[in-house]
Amino acid sequence: MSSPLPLRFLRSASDHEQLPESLLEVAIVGRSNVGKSSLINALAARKKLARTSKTPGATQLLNVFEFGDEDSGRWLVDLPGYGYAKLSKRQLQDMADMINDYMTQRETVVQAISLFDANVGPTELDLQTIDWLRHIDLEIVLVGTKVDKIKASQRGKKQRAAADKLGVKSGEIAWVSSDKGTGIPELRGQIAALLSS
Ligand SMILES: Nc1nc2c(ncn2[C@@H]2O[C@H](COP(=O)(O)OP(=O)(O)O)[C@@H](O)[C@H]2O)c(=O)[nH]1
Ligand SMILES: [Mg+2]
Repeated sequence: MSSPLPLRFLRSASDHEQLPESLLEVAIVGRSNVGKSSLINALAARKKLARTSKTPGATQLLNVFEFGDEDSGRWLVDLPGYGYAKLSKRQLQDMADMINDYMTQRETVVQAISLFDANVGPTELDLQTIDWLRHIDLEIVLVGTKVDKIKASQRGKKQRAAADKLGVKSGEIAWVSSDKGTGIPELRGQIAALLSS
């Protein structure tokens, strides 16, 4: 399936305990500014469904988008970005705690979509986060964002290097550009299948 995902903004929360029960949740994880909100907009083919920002660290809330019918209980959840350098230690720790609590305490979270910047490659913090997700036995879809920023001549090399770091084959990573639409139809299909399961 390559048609836009039927997503509606449901609500935001500063703590997962504020959220009602769901049937299943797919969480979007990645550092601040990696392109999480832009990806949600591209998946839904909507310009302003999720708020994007040139200022990193703006999203400090869990933003819930419901998939399909009203009250389907099938959610795509935009998590706050981790590791924004300009936050205080205290704020960074609060954010990490919030993400950890959300991932480990909500039983209906079945899958993580883990984003890294394809042009920059997975950072130390990305690798730590992905290791942690693997450790808590969460299924992970790996996504390399902003591929439009890589020169065509560098693309294969950069993708192989990133895949090596992550310990997977390049073909196991979804390489996308939310700006150009690259890889978006395939990822829509994959996420629609997860949310429909
Ligand atoms: N070139 C390019 N820029 C992107 C892409 N996706 C997001 N961005 C930019 O990266 C910045 C952060 O995006 P945003 O979606 O708000 O990231 P978030 O903090 O992870 O939600 C914004 O300035 C976006 O315009 C992409 O596919 N290509
Ligand atoms: Mg965002």
